[in-house]
Amino acid sequence: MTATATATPPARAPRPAAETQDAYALRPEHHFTFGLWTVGNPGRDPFGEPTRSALSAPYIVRKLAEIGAYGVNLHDEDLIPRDASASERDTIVRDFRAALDETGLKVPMATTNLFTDPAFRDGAFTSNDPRVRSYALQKAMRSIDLGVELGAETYVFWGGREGTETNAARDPRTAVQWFREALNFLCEYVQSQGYDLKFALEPKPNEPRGDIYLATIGHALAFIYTLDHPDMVGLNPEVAHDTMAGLDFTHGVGQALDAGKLFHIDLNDQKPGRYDQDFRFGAVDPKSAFFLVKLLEDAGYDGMRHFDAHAYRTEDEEGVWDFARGCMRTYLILKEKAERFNADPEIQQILGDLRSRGGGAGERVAFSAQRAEQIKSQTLDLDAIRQQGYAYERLDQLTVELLLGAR
Ligand code: GCO
Ligand code: MN
Ligand code: MN
Repeated sequence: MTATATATPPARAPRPAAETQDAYALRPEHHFTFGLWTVGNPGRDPFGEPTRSALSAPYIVRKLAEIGAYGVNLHDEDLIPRDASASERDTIVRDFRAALDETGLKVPMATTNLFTDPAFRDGAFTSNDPRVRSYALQKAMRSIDLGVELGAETYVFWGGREGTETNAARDPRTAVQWFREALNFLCEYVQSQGYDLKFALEPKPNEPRGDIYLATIGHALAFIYTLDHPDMVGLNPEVAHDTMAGLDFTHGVGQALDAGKLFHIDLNDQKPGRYDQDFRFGAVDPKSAFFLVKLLEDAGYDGMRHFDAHAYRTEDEEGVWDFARGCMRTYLILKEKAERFNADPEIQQILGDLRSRGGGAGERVAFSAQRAEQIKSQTLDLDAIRQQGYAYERLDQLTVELLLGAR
């Protein structure tokens, strides 16, 4: 060790002007949002203590506004400690609102922490203990009140503790029934209060429970249609959750969009087969992120682009804001790439050729007895069909070259 070690970190090079003034300048109308728990993540992990100090909620609001975000989302406990008195709650909410009013930052989404309290060790809405199920409803209703007070229009349910380590504990059908009962109850609560609020279910396969109920987009989507008020309930899918399970997230999002159920989205990145990493959007698999952004933009998705991710544990506070800007910039860069993809003559030529094969492009095959007869008796040139290629190697290479900046 040298004798010159000092407690003062070396000054960092100033950020180049290009990054704040270029085509990817970050603006509120892009509808990028972060959770208090995301940029506020102090770098704690199961093996280590926090590496960063806590940031206050009003400070986070001001910083997010400064870097061009649209909104901030929260769990009840991100803002108000579980044991706060009524007057402490009022003071906290007042200071938070003052920062929102001052900056114009919005709170588009809120949610309940139904996972930290040891009371929820066996689940919240699906706990075997009816007192815990009541506590979960109580906490959710109070948290819905808070969310609505702050202007939230979407309310997320992520059932992190709704699951098992052993199926000896509970019949999975019972869990589904209890989950349904709770959501039906809360839909009626929202209606009874006259709130303009929709619910978004967030599926995840595992972590923190060994296995979580409603593990995928498909499970959650089917479940919605068994509820009393399916119109009030949609999805909040997350990149990392499908990727952990080795699934193609973009396919799930496509199905949610098709059903009109993409109410919200959690963007981040993740390597398959790992612990829940919550990396910066596009950090692991920019190509998958590109197809996701392309889908959202092509579909005209008009909801929030929420980043449910956090900075590497190695980072100090400056690294946190680098992380946050990075999520948003990558989204905008990929959006621009999607526009180029849609305008690229060679790419569009290949797609056009595929669509026009056999002259039947876009033709709907609605049933009629006549149409059925026609298809049954149609003579198809199967030899030619069996031999034809699809040019996807060329198409994918063009996509990769576009993404790598070579076209
Ligand atoms: C996770 C989840 C959560 C939820 C959050 C909002 O893996 O921990 O993604 O971050 O999104 O609780 O409901
Ligand atoms: Mn997650
Ligand atoms: Mn999430």
